[in-house]
Amino acid sequence: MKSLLLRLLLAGDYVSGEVISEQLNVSRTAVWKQIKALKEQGYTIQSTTNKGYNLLQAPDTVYAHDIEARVQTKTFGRDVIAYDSVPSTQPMAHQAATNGSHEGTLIVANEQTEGRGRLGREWVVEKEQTISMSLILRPTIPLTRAPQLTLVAAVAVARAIEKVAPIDCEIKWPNDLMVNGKKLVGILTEMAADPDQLHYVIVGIGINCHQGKMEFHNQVKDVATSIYAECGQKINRSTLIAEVMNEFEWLYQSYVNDGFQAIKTLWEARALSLQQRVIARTPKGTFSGFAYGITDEGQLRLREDNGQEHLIYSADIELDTTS
Ligand code: BTX
Repeated sequence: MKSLLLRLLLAGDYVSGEVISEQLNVSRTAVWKQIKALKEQGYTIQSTTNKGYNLLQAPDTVYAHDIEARVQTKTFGRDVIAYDSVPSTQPMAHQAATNGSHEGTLIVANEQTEGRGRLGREWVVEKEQTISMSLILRPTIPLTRAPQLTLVAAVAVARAIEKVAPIDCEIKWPNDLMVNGKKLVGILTEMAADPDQLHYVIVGIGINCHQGKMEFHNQVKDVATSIYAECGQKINRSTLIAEVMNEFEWLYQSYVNDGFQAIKTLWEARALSLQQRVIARTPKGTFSGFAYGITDEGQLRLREDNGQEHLIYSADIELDTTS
């Protein structure tokens, strides 16, 4: 009920208690109690006789009902499981998926104490400064296409950020959103599958939001940036999460129904690591050469100086500025 009430409050200026109780099919007293509960959670709501309730300000805490109230989607972010603090939202999402949570269920946390990146690396999270979320997907696509979902997510997150903040995001293949050469967003795609069947995919997204330039953890201060550090704005995190859900849902539907081609074009328009020299550190070795495109499957095409070509499935990419 809280998310429906908040959706009404977000829709306009004043909403009368009568309209709320009619729309939600509850008593005026129940409405009043929920308004009181929202106020206790940090919402500033003005109550005026004969006019009703007016939401003036929402807190930045990531609440499930807040995200559910803001999304304009069919399924993505319609069911949110929110935690104050967890080691990582990824295992929580795996658990929810294993227990049958449907596609589009979103796990979020105000804090992660053991955030994880790819290949066992750490993802550093400062409490209440970042977005940490994991989305459950159940696509009916061949296993080999699952890595493309990272690229779909990257386009969705870039578009969402640009809707809420005056920032231009570039994508460094395959999973980093960069602004002015520093990492703003990390994306971690994990899946559960048999050799011939994909059961579900978890797309983990970490967005640096509020850290000032000098406030980053020592470990990442040279490589990380945040929305605030780039444009001086402290965006509302639930608003951005909802915007990511809005963008991700339609791009994902387009991908599932019509294939990767349209996403590939959107991805390439933001690609930072294409048409230039890169160093690719892959599980099979390090290659340096010219990155000249991505395949229809989403792999990076790299040509070494000796003419040998490689299709890179998974790697860390560094822009090669030595020549
Ligand atoms: P990655 O392996 O591509 O990047 C990890 C590397 O990025 C680290 O080794 C470090 O150099 C750098 N790094 C760590 N933390 C940050 C940060 N906050 N900002 C910028 N750079 C950083 C990237 O992996 C995938 C990250 C996914 C994070 C989400 S958050 C929600 C979900 N839960 C979870 O535990 N992980 C995902």
